[in-house]
Amino acid sequence: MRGSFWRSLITCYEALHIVVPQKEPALFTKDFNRMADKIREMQSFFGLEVTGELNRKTVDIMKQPRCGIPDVRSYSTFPHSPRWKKEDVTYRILNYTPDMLQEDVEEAIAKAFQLWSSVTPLRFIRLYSGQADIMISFASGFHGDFYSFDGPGGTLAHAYPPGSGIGGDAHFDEDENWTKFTTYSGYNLFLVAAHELGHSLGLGHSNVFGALMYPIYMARDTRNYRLPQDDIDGIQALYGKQDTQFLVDDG
Ligand SMILES: [Ca+2]
Ligand SMILES: [Zn+2]
Ligand SMILES: [Zn+2]
Repeated sequence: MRGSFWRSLITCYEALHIVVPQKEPALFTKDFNRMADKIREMQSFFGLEVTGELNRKTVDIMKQPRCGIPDVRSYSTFPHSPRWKKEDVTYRILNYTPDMLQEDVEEAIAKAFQLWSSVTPLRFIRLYSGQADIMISFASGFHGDFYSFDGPGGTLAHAYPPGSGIGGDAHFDEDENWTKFTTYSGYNLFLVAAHELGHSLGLGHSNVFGALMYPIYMARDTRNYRLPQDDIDGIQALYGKQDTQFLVDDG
């Protein structure tokens, strides 16, 4: 079951990076129909007019810098809703991007975890050696899994849903320029990490524009950033709200 789950992820992923065939479409009717279905699916997810044709708006969406996890329309969790079945979840930063100061990388990651721990009973504990639930790393191109990165732009990062081994791990494309703040010359690591950790905790993509789990990177000021309601609803559906000891018992 796990094998076919990963295979289906890979299929979706490839379909999102559609290459328009250069040859006569009539000779490739089957592929063409399959492609039209994928285009329709994508247009529907992003709230565009569903035509099945690669029009300007659809191509523009495909060119946006984005997360490498495939879009699952109207789902907020992965198939079979995997989640961590404990409140203490460990993480480890395996390496650093040279784009930023080490302490700024640590702060971006810690703040990204805080977004999720502030609305759930989850506690994130950093490990400095050994195997952690969520292993965080920077790498470019092929880096040991099925999803090689693609150079600057395109896919920025990806993460795996909760599980053993690679489950929960988050990978960031080192060919991107990672930044502490939102700039025009790079991607805000805190924002992308917060999104990827959403996947590491079991959330899929949201088609709510403006949600953190929306699959396309949207530059915004992250000072005083607060988790949008759609993401709060999603994570609380998996883990519940904060510990009840903080709530007034009126029974
Ligand atoms: Ca990339
Ligand atoms: Zn994503
Ligand atoms: Zn990877």
